[in-house]
Amino acid sequence: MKKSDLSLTIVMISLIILAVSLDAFYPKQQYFFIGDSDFALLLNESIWWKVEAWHGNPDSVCEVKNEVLKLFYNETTGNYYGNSGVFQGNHTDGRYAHQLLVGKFLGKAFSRKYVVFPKNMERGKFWLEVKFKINGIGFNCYPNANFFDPTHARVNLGITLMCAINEEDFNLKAQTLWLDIYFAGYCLNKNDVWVIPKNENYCASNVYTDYPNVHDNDIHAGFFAREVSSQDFGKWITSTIDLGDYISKTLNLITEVNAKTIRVYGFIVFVECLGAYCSCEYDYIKTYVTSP
Ligand SMILES: [Ca+2]
Repeated sequence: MKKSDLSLTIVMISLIILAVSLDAFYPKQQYFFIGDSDFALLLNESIWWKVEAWHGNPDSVCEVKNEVLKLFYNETTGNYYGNSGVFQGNHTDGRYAHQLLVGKFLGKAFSRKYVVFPKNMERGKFWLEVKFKINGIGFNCYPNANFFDPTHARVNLGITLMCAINEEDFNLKAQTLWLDIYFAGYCLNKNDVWVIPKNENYCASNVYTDYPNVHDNDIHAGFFAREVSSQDFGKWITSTIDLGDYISKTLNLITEVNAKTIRVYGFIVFVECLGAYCSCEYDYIKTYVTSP
């Protein structure tokens, strides 16, 4: 080997070692962060949040007052879920708010259309912290559409990530995934309210009662990550959730397609009800990254 060839080989090997060690110190995984996570701006002035009102009705309330998001939803038919909430990024219904803030950490996040998460995300790295208060919930009627359990009404609070499965654009062919992480969930009948236990989970498709629906192939999957007892209604609750862990656990529930990765295009923060009503408030909701 010529001396110049040997030098070139040494340079090449050094560059490879440098690249590998840089990758270890500066991992490629990116995360999404939440713009105006404190609700400092009124909704009609906010560039970040847009109103989500799934099956909105004259009782629906979604407003920011004194830097708090105030939500009320009242579902009186028992025929479908509906919600009051806000969203960021792209919505599956075609609407869009500000693009997501995406980066390795908040200080280095930029506007992006989506962020990619692997099926097996790291635990103890990507966190969600939320401060909320449930003012009250109540029973209206028993669900009467075939798909629902007719024995109790439902109330859920949480965040839903609107995703496409694998490296796909956000459209119906991509088998849109609604990935739910709930902060609290309840079953209600005429006399009682009971809490859905932490780590209860589900994975379903064909969930729409107004069949045929353009979203019939969508997958809905998620976890109840926390629980709040009815004795704590009216009190501010702060919850910290290992979002990476729950995203990974949820993706591992899906068996009908091989979801190696997801693209998250947007998210909704909400209260949703079926045959019930709920009044609640969010003081802030933020995500952050810690070193393992
Ligand atoms: Ca606030």
